[in-house]
Amino acid sequence: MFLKKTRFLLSTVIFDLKGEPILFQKPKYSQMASEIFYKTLKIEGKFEKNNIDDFLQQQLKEQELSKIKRKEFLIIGTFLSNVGKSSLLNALLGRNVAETSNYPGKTRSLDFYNLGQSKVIVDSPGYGFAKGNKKDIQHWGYLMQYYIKNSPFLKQSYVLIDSEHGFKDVDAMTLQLMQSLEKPFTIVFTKCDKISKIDELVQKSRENLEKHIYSSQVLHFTSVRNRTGLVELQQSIAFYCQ
Ligand SMILES: Nc1nc2c(ncn2[C@@H]2O[C@H](COP(=O)(O)OP(=O)(O)OP(=O)(O)O)[C@@H](O)[C@H]2O)c(=O)[nH]1
Ligand SMILES: [Mg+2]
Repeated sequence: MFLKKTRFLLSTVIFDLKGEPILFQKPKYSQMASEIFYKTLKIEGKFEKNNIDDFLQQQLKEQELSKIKRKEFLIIGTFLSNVGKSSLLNALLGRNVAETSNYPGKTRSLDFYNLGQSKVIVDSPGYGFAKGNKKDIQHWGYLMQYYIKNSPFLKQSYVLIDSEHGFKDVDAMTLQLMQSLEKPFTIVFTKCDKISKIDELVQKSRENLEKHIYSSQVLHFTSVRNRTGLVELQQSIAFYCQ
């Protein structure tokens, strides 16, 4: 009942939940995307709970001096399935800057990649619970919550869901946390090359969105293997960079 209409735009589905959907797939945003991506890149560093605050404070000072508004885009997703955060970041940036692995737990800090003009993509460790080193995972959970709550620059979070595994309770919890903090997010399905039934995935996602009344209007379907949905994701970031 909340989903008034669904529009298929190549690899992006727009659910019109409330009001008008965001239309960022315009030539203007693809032009902006080509100006933002594949150009300059500065790795600002890897940060953890003990130094993230100092780093954000320093960025506030730099913003005051430069007068350029800093905008951060967080790539976030569960630990459970090794969802492909760093792989997606590499594919978006067009270079292998973040280390990837077949095993979960590779990215262990918040890693900041500045694309120039204070537009920053942030890679993150996986959230959720798993066998293995629970202390690490709990620590990453706190780090992420702290960052999401406290970064004055966080413009949009891209919440990655493995399309083979679908929505998990831990994802629903993260989305609810973001909703309660009024932090905007976009849902991105990864590894779409592994599934044949996109329609089923769309239907299940609709049901989940209806159940939880998430305010997100856009679902992205991506694969770094066959490059599905990467351009659309770049356009989305360009849209929020305005
Ligand atoms: N088939 C397929 N495999 C993918 C895709 N994206 C990532 N992978 C694989 O998924 C595995 C995990 O990728 P990562 O990018 O390291 O995942 P991550 O979410 O950053 O994992 P952590 O840093 O450990 O939390 C790697 O073996 C990738 O090759 C995709 O689009 N399709
Ligand atoms: Mg990673």
